[in-house]
Amino acid sequence: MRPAKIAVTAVLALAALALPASATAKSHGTRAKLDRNRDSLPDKWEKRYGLSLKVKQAKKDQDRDGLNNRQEYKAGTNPRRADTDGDGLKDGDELKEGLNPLSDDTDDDGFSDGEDADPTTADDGSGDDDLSDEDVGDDDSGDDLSDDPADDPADE
Ligand SMILES: [Ca+2]
Ligand SMILES: [Ca+2]
Ligand SMILES: [Ca+2]
Ligand SMILES: [Ca+2]
Repeated sequence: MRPAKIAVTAVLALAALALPASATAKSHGTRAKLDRNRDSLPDKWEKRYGLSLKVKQAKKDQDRDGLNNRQEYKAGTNPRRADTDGDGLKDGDELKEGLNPLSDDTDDDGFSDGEDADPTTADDGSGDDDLSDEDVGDDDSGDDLSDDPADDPADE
């Protein structure tokens, strides 16, 4: 009988799972929507228009155009200008009437919303086509209100 050789079975102790508690805490990405006065208007936007970052601004209407700042923010209009697009109609009135407060010529017929008899239709129905030779001021092709097929000045 041989003395059993005691094999040194090195039972390795479990390596201590010493995971370094590295800084997994993300720094909050607050810059996107910092809203210190919690009025749901980003500080950035309020700052741009010189609105208070302390007092809630959502319900205020500094330019008295019928839109409070929350509505202006959503519409993309200027809370400091009653008539953002400068067509003679207040932002609030334009939205009420289904006009684009960011376009001075919603139906793109060459007549600004303020002077257009029917600002939502290129033809004002008076028998007189809106599409006169009046100077068509701006023709930004990037207008998003381009879903009106009626304003196509095709030949008759
Ligand atoms: Ca306003
Ligand atoms: Ca405005
Ligand atoms: Ca306007
Ligand atoms: Ca027009």
